[in-house]
Amino acid sequence: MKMVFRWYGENNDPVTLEQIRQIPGVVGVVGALFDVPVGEVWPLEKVKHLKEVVEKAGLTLEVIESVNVHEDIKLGLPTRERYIENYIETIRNLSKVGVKVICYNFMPVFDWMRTELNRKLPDGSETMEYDHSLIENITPQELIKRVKEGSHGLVLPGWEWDRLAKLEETFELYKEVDEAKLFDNFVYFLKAVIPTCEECDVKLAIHPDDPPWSIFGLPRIVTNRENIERFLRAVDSPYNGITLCMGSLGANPDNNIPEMIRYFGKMGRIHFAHVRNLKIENRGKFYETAHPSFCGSHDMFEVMKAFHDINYEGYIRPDHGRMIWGEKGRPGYGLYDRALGAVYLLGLWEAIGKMKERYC
Ligand code: DNO
Repeated sequence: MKMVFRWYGENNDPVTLEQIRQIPGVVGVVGALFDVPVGEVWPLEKVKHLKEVVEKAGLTLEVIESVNVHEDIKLGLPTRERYIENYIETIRNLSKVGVKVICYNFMPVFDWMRTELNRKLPDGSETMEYDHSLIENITPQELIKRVKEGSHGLVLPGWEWDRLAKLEETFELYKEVDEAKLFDNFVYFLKAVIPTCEECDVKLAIHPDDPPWSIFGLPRIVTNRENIERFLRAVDSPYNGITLCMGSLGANPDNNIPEMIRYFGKMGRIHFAHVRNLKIENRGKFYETAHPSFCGSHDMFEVMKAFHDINYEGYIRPDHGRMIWGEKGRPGYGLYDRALGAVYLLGLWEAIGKMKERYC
């Protein structure tokens, strides 16, 4: 297992590479170019520069999160061909600098979704919350306004305000796209890009829908074991894999995370993982907690044990953290709570390994 940490790039992240380098056990960053519009090719020069900056700080850049998929591909419009060509070019450029895994998603319109970005917990820390009853009673525009206000002026991943400004138009187009159509468009995309991944030795790792259910009537197709298995088998290549994000899949108590890790791990299809805890208050309502088991609804020992049992050799990153110790930053992506999370997960990993060596 390789522990990595998400970083938003020079002049785009209050967290520095020097700080990340000092978190024990963190070997690399999960990076991206945030100034290339969705659908355009990531220029080789920029990717090289990012790699140099990261390596100069003593860290690796082997995982990219995300190369976003243009909406026309998800919608299956004729213009998708151009965007697929660009995606292929981007994969080639990333492979040239040694990138091994690309995390991406196939969620219509919105990426991850929370309804409150700064919920105060009893200990004074702040965290993000999702409440489906709220989604049912507001418009997508109101929701975007809410997220923008809570974001402390920092762009959140997947929440490009310019793109979201064209919301009505996009929602109109999605009237023609149900889950079956979205699935076909997804498989079309995979069939087009996976041969390049095989050729360049870059693994694709889809991020599950977050939360793992439909929002605002939009289709969602990466939400549970059955539908994940369906597209993995539809394009049956080890390069067609997943990001096991337990913050997303774990919001639905019907998803058994350790079981999913064992299942997809044995298939060799988990290439990246986002590991963290959350507290399910009732169906459709949850908030993000600190990583330890006693803070949330998940047994993190069982989660890490499942990774250990499958001899997981891929990348893991701690996922969203709370804002603690007065830190002001990008919601979910501060330094301190994620650093605590990384070290906690590494502690579990060490203990599980040593228990097996010494007592089993
Ligand atoms: C949220 C992230 C997601 C993720 C994308 C991958 O914090 O986990 O935005 O990066 O869905 O494409």
